[in-house]
Amino acid sequence: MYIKEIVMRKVNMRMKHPFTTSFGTQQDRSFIIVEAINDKDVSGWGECVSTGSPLYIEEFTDSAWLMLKDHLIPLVLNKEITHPDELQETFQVFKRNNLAKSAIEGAIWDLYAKEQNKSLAECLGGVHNTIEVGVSLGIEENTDDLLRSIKEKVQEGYKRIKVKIRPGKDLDVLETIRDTFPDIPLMVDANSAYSLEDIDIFKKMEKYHLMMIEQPLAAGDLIDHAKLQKEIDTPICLDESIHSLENVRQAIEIGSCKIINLKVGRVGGLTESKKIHDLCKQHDIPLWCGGMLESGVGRAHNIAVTSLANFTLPGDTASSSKYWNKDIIEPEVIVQDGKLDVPKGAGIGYDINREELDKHTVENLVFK
Ligand code: OSB
Ligand code: MG
Repeated sequence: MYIKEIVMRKVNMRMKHPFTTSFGTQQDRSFIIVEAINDKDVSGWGECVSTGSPLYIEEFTDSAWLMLKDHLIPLVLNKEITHPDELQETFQVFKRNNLAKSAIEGAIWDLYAKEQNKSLAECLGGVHNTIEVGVSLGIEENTDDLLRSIKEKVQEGYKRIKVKIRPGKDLDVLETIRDTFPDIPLMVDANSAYSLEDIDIFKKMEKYHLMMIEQPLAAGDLIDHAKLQKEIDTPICLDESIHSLENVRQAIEIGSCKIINLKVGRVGGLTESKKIHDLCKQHDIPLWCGGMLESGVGRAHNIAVTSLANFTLPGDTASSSKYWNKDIIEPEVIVQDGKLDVPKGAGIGYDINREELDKHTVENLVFK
């Protein structure tokens, strides 16, 4: 595969609804779309799932933009690449910056799959033809609004409901949800808003039979999560503490969690994702694919990775229409009865709607 040209686009898209987590509210998404073009003029697509400010993890869109422009793109432009797995070694000279690395790696994986005339899912070793999805609901000021959205999403068929919590918006909200929906598959995500001093809150949560508690403690922490997991039966699921295979190995070894939320961007790409998948499978740690309020490009990559065998729990890859008035891929992602078909077409299996992409592009850099 010869990388003849790379186009980087900074894209601003406004979501239909604001999304609130313990770290803040987002409605305007600012992210990067990377297009890698080979010598036959075939394009592969990747998304940098960063946010405008470093609120979720340390990377943000402007840092990723510089990282791609000055450091990563020069390592692959005008180079011959035999297999995308090689890129991990190419990029490892630079520390972390995983969201940026994943964006370019993802574009090259898509291109590779297209050159093989195979789906990305097949190239990754995927086995599921359909995947199950849940939905992640933000914090609402008014709990009635949250109950209304839960009802809507349950009726739409989503396989589990995730609600965001923060200190002061946790046990009471769960009590109200369970009063109305005693049996729905339910989980919470704290986005690292608590500390071990809050252990009683998590003990009190046990009675709501949650599927799991996602990232209750500090981003990057493994040790305190292991202490908390010893005190509660509800499985802990790690999100912001997992940036690599090495983090996963350590988390398993000390018992920091029983489930892992895999985000391709956060771990630096699809090659690292495959390795994490295999290690978790070996240790019977179920995986599910997290979301970053992606556009269709990132969403398509999420669907492909979720086709791997050990993705056994519903992920956060909801329908395009939950987020966007119009997505930048065709067809859009449509969840039916809580399920998605893994596309069989070459690469990510969705076409880019260039007209729609252009509408939202605020900056454009071409490297040849
Ligand atoms: O913690 O999983 C998270 C969105 C942005 C940043 C972090 C998270 C989320 C979500 C939404 O939970 C997932 C989605 O619908 O894409
Ligand atoms: Mg999370």
